[in-house]
Amino acid sequence: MTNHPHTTAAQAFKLPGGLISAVPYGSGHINDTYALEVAVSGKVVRYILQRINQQVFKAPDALMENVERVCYHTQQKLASQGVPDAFRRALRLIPTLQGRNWHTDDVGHRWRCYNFIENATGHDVVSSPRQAYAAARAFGSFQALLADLPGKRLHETIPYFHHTPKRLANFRLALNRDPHGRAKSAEKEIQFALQNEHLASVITGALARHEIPERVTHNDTKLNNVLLDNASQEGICVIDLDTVMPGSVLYDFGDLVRTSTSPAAEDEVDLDKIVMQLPLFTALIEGYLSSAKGFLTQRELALLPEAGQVITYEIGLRFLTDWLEGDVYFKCKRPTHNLDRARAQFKLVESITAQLPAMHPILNQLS
Ligand code: ADP
Ligand code: GN1
Ligand code: MG
Repeated sequence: MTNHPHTTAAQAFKLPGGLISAVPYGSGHINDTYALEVAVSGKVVRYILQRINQQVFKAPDALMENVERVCYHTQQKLASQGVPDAFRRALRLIPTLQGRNWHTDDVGHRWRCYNFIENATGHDVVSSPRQAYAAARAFGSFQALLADLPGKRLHETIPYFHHTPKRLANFRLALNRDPHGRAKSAEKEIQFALQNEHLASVITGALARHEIPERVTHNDTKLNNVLLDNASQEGICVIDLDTVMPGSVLYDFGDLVRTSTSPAAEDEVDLDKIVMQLPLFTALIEGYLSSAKGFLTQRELALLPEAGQVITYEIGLRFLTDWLEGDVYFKCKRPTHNLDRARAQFKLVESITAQLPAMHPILNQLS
């Protein structure tokens, strides 16, 4: 096998057999992910190898401290609850030959290796209420598992990650600088961002006024960050633990609404396809309440519909900012990818806003 950085990094981990292959895998926007195939007693066993994006995560060792605590706690708790297939319901870090939980290569990149969750899929687009239910139930269970995480407060791996007013301020800075002269290509989106600035403080304001509590949350709950079992469609394992840190459940539920209520892709260019569908929202509420109802406060519950509106707006702002800044953050596959993504998010915000009056009665009825 050629000596790519990822094949070299793979050799640093205590794998139970010889490496057969290491190929790029998945559709995440941030890290470099590889599927490893390892020969173990005549069988092929897969692992996930990841290089952490250190442009995005400035303190990778602190991030990995969080990840190791989260993996350890979730596995221990599931095992102590006697869950029979606990091994595929929480990620496990594969140690390095030196017995560490991550590897630093000779140019300073951090790598980690996880067990591969087989017979499960991370979907980029929702295709049924059943999937929406399963995803929301899994993220609610994940929050419940972490409610008693022992030890100090988790590190904030990206400070102000869901601080929507700061995201808005960053957008304004990018707009004022317009370093690539791209603002003229996004006039409608820029107007939308500015006209909806009142959305920015809905969640952060409630947190600041202590109307809702800080909790350990996932913070990146898009649909493809939970693997659904191929046979049962159950949400079997929450992945992408880089942003598990102090947050609000509204960030998590909001990103579920963003990614699991419209049957169109995040970067859909046919805006007519982007619509928040009430049956999918209903399934999200049902799934989320099935695992989270026991710990949610009345105020958290009441804000669930707005959470989708705010987080979709926030991520639209982030895509638009990245467009203006010249595509420096999110991985892009085409020249206008970030602009397309921003447009699609704002279309979805419009759809959610129009349907808020119908979302609240659904919530009230189900809670
Ligand atoms: P990113 O931060 O770049 O989104 P993720 O941790 O979400 O990285 O991983 C990217 C993709 O790799 C996921 O969407 C999923 O398809 C796949 N993946 C990640 N971890 C595992 C795992 N342990 N088992 C199976 N697939 C995985
Ligand atoms: C990124 O890592 P990934 O692809 O699961 C991003 C999220 C965005 C999402 C939009 C660390 O998620 O915040 O909501 O893209 N993750 C980070 O698809 O910025
Ligand atoms: Mg991901």
